[in-house]
Amino acid sequence: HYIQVTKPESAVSPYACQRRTTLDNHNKIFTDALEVLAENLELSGNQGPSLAFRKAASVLKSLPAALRRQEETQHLPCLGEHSRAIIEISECGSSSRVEEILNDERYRTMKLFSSVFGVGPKTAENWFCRGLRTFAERMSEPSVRLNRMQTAGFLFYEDISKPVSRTEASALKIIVEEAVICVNPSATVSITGGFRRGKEFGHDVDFIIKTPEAGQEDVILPAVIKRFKSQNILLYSDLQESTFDLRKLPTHCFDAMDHFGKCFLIMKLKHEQEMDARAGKDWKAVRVDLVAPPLERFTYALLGWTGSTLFLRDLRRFARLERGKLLDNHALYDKNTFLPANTEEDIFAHLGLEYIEPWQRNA
Ligand code: TTP
Ligand code: MN
Ligand code: MN
Ligand code: MN
Repeated sequence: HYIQVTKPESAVSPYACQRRTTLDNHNKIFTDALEVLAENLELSGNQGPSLAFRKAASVLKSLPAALRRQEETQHLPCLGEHSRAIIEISECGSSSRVEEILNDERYRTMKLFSSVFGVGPKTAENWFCRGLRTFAERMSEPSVRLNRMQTAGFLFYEDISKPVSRTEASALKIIVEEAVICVNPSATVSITGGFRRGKEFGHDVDFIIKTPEAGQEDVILPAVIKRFKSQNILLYSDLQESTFDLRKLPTHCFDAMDHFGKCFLIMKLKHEQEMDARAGKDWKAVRVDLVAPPLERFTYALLGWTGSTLFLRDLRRFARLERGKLLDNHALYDKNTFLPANTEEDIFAHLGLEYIEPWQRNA
């Protein structure tokens, strides 16, 4: 299936959903550089231009080997002149543009502030413009008000800024599963997001809940949250009730959040043995996301929540531009006909695409 990069006739698809992108990235030097440029643009509100760099990085991640010569990029899609220039420079050490960004005070501060749960680029920029540069400075500025999410973000910053391991994700799955089954014995829990794509570490753990009876998806999350509270393992919760309407057609918007019931949590995960000696604390705070779609839309929600963001963006774009169909986290529509799907294979088949496994969706 993989074709040599050097052969010009072996076209790499411009759509991430037609590429197999594993975590085995042979072009990390280049993709790291491109992602710094993308991140810098995103932190200054330029989502559009940043996408070009994200796409270029994604194409390189799908290659079966490291690029050797600059001309090898000639036959690759999504690589504009700016991306090509960065690749060329990164080849002989590091790019001065990347170095400049990494040393830039604005970039560094914005990255620091937006690493806090609940702080987006707008808030980060607001604090930067007030002259704030560190958490300590932010803390001693009484006029800076924090919302509930940001307060939790600072309170548990040390823990939730650390990566979550696969072992921790598995331990959380047991806890979530226990609560879900206690509330509804016929419901099931699956891990989704980055861990489903095979990542060893994540910034959170994403779970999707499947309920076989209609309507149960709306009552399960509040009940699970209530149980976590009674177990004293919930540090923060933001429950977003479903606003999903079965009759609504998919949206044309790529990055819109879906309308399923979901919750963004910070949970206490007990350590196996060792205690945090200083604080006498025997747990780690971990970010957890739960989503509970209705059964007939489960497969679309699973696909959407598995990501990656770029893979899903291109899958939706491919559906619309190449097949004239509308795809989002809720459904796939051909004209006004909903196309049911029991498995993810069904969705790829509806779109006339070769099936791409979750661990090949790291675009
Ligand atoms: P994330 O948890 O943000 O990302 P990730 O799991 O891929 O990476 P990480 O290891 O850093 O956690 O999101 C998981 C997927 O869920 C992502 O593809 C976007 C998707 N998603 C939705 O589709 N709708 C939503 O409302 C939210 C919050 C996420
Ligand atoms: Mn390989
Ligand atoms: Mn995740
Ligand atoms: Mn998540």
